[in-house]
Amino acid sequence: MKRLDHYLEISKDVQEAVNEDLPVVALESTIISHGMPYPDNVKTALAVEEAIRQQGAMPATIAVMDGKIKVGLTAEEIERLGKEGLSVTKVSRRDLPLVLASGVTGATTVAGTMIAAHLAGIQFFATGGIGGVHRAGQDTMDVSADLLELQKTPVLVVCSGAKSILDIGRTLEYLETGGVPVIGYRTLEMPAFYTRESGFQLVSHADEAGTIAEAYRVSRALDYPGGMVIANPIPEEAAMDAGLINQAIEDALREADENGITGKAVTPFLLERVSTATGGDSLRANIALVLNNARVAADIAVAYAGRKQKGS
Ligand code: PSU
Ligand code: MN
Repeated sequence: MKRLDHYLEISKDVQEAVNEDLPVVALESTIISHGMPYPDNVKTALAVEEAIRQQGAMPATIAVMDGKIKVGLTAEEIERLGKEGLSVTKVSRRDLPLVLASGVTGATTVAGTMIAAHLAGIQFFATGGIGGVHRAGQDTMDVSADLLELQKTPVLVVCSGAKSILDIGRTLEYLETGGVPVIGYRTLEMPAFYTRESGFQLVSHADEAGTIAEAYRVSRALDYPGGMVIANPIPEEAAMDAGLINQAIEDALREADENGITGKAVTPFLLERVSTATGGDSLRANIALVLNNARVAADIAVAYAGRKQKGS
């Protein structure tokens, strides 16, 4: 039997921070390979790491390389992943075993990153948007494994909601059924990634990172198996016009349908079409919201570590 550490490689900085209960924030890599074009993807990934350091936490970008889950990529590894882009395998829970066994390069989704973060002892994770129930998902059963991972792996995920390429209402229903807390950060409404509003109200919200850190501590104390979603809207000044973005999304959905796009290719296809249709605007919005989520996740991680050090 091969031991876990044969497949898990944690950088020295990240390992030290975890050992000392210092704040650490995990970052996914599908957003690098499949979510943005090169070189903006690499620039953004490095800026996100810097934003986390600025808030006093340690970033840990995660991917699969050389037959190992690497937690805490180097700048060179991030560059390699960003350059290879769409040719890198997108790795969710079901993909991990064979990708590790065969040694191909893999970019982890929210689900894949949660698994890795948990194995490495990291509790907080920042991303752009989570996967969800796709439109007509009640017929196709295209429901992201992210929603199931949130039910079984205790990692807190800060995101800007879910894109309206998805069915946001059904995504929230699915999370509710799975018992996953969805907490609006300074908002009463589920954000829709590019816009601050979706039309779907949330039942939980919090205004302070410390309150969220406490809620997470309680969920651990109650032995909840799963994680949490912190829904942090895109900053006002970066938000897009709802009419414009929704038109681009409708067009992308029609195109996906006409081209018979299915399975794990659906999300990257829609992301690429929407991004092309809106020119640079959606990319700028995407970068702004990811940076903002990174800061909030770091604040939560710092608040969590601070309380622990006081011994309470
Ligand atoms: N949504 C985005 N940007 C992304 C993704 C989703 O706005 O980059 C990526 C994330 O990695 C997410 C994954 O975990 O897509 C979900 O893919 P799927 O729907 O195939 O589970
Ligand atoms: Mn899917």
